[in-house]
Amino acid sequence: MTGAGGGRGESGVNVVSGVGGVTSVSGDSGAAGRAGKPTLAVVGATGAVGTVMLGILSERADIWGEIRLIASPRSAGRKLTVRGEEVEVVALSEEAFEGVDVAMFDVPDEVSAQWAPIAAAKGAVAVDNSGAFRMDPDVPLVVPEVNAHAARVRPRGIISNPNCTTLSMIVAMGALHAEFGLSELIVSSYQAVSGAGKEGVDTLRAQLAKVAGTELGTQPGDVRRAVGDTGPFPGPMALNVVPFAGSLKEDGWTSEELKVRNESRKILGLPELRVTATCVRVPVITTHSLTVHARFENEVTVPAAHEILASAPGVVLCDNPAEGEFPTPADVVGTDPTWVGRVRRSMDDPKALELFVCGDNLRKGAALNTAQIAEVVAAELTASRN
Ligand code: 2RA
Repeated sequence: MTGAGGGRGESGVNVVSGVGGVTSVSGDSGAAGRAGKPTLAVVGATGAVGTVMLGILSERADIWGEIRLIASPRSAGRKLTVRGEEVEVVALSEEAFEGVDVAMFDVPDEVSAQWAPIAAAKGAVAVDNSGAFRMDPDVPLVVPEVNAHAARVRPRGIISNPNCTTLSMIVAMGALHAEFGLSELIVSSYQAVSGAGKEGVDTLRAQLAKVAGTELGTQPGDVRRAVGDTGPFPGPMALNVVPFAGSLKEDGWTSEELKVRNESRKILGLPELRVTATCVRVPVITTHSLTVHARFENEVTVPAAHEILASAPGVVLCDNPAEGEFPTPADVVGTDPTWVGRVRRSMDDPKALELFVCGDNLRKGAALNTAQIAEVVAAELTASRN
């Protein structure tokens, strides 16, 4: 891949298309043009994902009336910029949801668990980026390119956003499933340290500073001794990979691996889908990658898969290995789509494909998908009012 910024014009690379036609800055609004448009609340506006969210809201079509920024009481009064305007942060409280149509939550699970139902009770549709409600049967788990229809059925007034590991591959998988019928996924993730928050990023950067310019990495344990603090990770991240992400669950599986399995099944509407994941942390700041072995009901070919991926909304096909073109996290970071390369038909199974997928875990993996869900809801609310 020769730079993801443009993301087009190279062999095997298509143009990114969006969902619901809401993909670009309209620049037509300003305060005067916002009357009658839905009110959006961003809960957790000062956090890592909240910060990315404000950037995304400033880039996308300006469909919102007021954008209210909500955070913990200690952040109240801070001024943040969204859509080029300074907005004062208000403290999280019941009153803060007064008049809100859609409330996005970019906060820890326990905060969402408490406050998303309160926002819903106040009449807002809560779009939650935490893990608090993802597997609740009365809460849809939505990826607009794959199952936007599910957002309409929300008995609790809450819609969940999937985990970033699932999100980094599911748009491409959804497109292939629609054509070939998915029967099994075997994936390995290569997860960036920002998935573990600011502490994860700070830990890797500190460790890199300690190993830079040394000859470390040649003796057992030399890197571990040199870096000392492993922060939120169970091993050194510099000059290393760690085959463990999330927390330990039953039978040796991790929470991340179970999320890939359970969330993929729910989003694709395939409760019996065979899914196996091994989640690995790698020394990348931002952008998760996955290798995927995808088995289908029907025989597949690489040209047919290329055609589907090249035209799938939210996917960029970047697959010309002879020219060194394939996605890597270093090129994909900061971009919106799911990037797919290294598409091959399995040598021993004509019904299976092997792929390499990359997605920015803070954008499509978190803030962008939440913003897209909110846009789907806003379109529905706007249509029902007209
Ligand atoms: C991680 N997927 O990468 C998680 C963050 N939600 O650690």
